[in-house]
Amino acid sequence: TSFTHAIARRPGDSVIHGLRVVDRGAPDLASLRREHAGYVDTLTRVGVTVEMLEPLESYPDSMFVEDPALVFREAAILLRPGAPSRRGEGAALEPSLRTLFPEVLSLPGEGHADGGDVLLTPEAVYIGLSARTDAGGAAALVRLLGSLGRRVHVVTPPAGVLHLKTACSLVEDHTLLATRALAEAALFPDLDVVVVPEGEEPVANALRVNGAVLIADGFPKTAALLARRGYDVRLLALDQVMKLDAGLSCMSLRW
Ligand code: CIR
Repeated sequence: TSFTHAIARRPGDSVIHGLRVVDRGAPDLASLRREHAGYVDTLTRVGVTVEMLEPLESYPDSMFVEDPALVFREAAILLRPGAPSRRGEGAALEPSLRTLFPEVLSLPGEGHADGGDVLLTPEAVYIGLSARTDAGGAAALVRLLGSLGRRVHVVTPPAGVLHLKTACSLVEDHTLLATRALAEAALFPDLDVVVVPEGEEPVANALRVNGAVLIADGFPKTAALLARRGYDVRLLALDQVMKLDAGLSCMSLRW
């Protein structure tokens, strides 16, 4: 949860065509750009140097840079996103990753895996199977991460979750913020869980960075619960981003 660097990509005009499971209308472009700028500004304020990439109009969801790659200080891994409209995003990221990481690896095989399905803790990597991450992609990633010396677990989140981290996120090295459905699935025996209060499930994709916990604005019970537990909570406007089924982790790659 300590990071010095991040990559983010400015949203293009095409972002209004971004994928969404439930269509609650297209996001408002100007407001979405403000939300993205506010996010990057918050990362900067908590001590992260953000490498800003230019918009990619041919990929409406490309501002969600977390999905096509996985990064560690020592290496970056190009993944293969599960959504057909997102398949070229890895190749588009590759040149930047090559300038920023000593080594850039690629997910072997034909399977698919999205970064939104990968939860990193200090000791382990959890890969969630989803509509985007299939068994073949997960198995290939397990082997690759194993060869880098990482401990990896494949987990199956309850149905209805887009990405594993849609329903949970790390708020401390060994503490997870999770929806009740995800908490009850008991996928993480080694982690403590703070359950999101009923009705505030979309807030579960929080982002812990350098001691601060970034959450979406508009979820007062969760904000109060985290503040009571002593977290330095930062509220971010995220209404438009959330129309695209996205949250805080999706908009950056951090290391
Ligand atoms: C998608 O469906 O791929 C995008 N609209 C949202 C991606 C969210 N990414 C994430 O949770 N890591």
